[in-house]
Amino acid sequence: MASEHDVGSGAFAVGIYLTFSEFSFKNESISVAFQANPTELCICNKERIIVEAIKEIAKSIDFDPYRYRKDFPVLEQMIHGMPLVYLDNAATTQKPNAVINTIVNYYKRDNANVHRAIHQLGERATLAFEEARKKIAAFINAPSSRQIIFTRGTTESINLVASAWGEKFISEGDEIILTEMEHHSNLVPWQLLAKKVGAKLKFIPFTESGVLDFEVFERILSNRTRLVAITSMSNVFGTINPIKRITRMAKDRGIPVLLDGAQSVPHLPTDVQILDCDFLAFSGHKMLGPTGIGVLYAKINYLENMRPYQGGGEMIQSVWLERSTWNEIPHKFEAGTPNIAGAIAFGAAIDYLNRIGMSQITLYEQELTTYALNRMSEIDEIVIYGNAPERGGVISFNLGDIHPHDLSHFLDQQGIAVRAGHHCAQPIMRKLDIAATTRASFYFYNTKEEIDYLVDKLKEALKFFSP
Ligand code: C6P
Repeated sequence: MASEHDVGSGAFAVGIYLTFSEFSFKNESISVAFQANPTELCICNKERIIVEAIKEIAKSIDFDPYRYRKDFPVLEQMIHGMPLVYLDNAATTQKPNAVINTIVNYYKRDNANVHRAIHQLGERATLAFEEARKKIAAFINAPSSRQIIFTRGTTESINLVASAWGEKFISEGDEIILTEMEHHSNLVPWQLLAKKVGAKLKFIPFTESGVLDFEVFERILSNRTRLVAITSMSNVFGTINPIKRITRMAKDRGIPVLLDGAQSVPHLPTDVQILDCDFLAFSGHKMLGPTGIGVLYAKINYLENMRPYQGGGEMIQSVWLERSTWNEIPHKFEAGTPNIAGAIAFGAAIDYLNRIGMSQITLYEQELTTYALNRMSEIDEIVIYGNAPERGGVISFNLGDIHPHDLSHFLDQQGIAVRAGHHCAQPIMRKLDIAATTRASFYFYNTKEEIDYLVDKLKEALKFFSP
């Protein structure tokens, strides 16, 4: 098996006429050389991306989930006498020792409030907290860590935008474009805002395959559209939406775009500058971090013009009895004592993901998902919802007439954790005319063996529930 140092360690040099890359794979040296157009270095950049992709693919061939599983103590347990098969990662992921130990060590050694104390512990806590902010900024390629606001999670990040930006810049008769495949977190805050200011919500529908209908999107964009708020990956269908296409269409008309990245950021390399989104919301707990910590990324000009979200300590510069002035960003949006241990442990989660490499994670999960879809489709009685060409490791399905809650209970008896219900996306269920689905969702520590086990147990469930 190739070690991390075997692959991708070669030099990359951009000459004027010849671009050249060399790396090693399984101890073999591989060279890639190509002609670069001297007048258009951007073409050269494209080729550079291809070379990087080849390197990543070479690495992913040897992706070994078992190597990582041992870092996750929770995965070692038995449930009802069976080894735990955890397939509920879209709800929340498990935590590696590196994250758990970061929390323990923070409370054992460094615990203090941030940005307030001069003492040693206060300085250590503040430094670690701000380091975590920098790691998260680098992870999504934000131009500055000032653009990373710590929140409780995706839900709070979206509410923050709806309140601090929406209430100031959206008014009566304005329109907000959402999609029919949104999680309640990217729906209800806009419903509340629309009601408050008299704005209208418009929706991009999804097709039978669970992909967005761009003809309708094109049609509903108008000179009253003030925001497009959209999930980058559906937590029901697994569809990865073509974000670049969406931001381009919105930007052509000067409309800002908010991305709900709760399901995409944990699984796909994310570059906010390439995506050109104005806001991005995501949660730490869906990417190895603790619960109760998340992020809102926003472009600087939006943050500077937004109202504060909540009032209290830390978000102010000066306070008089009748009025106050606001702290600099990001602190202007972080009222009160934040989730310090959570933020620092989120930073440890980012370190862990970076050590594996996000491209490897994506490639492995895609392989796993294709494998799962193929194996599951052996079962005639299964209906899988969503069939997008670009999809992540989320599979929603129904099995014959078995109610998802019954199926989920049956699977739990076999040690398998899946989610059953409407997945906080009731409008999707309504449109599909179903009450609920069962959902299996993967992360890089899941294995083909676990999928085989799931498929065996689904087949057993059919026999068990047959009249
Ligand atoms: N979806 C699921 O099982 P929070 O709860 O704030 O961390 O994330 C909310 C959220 C927002 N958008 C999408 C697309 C999501 O999937 C989620 C969380 C979990 O599908 C819990 S409901």
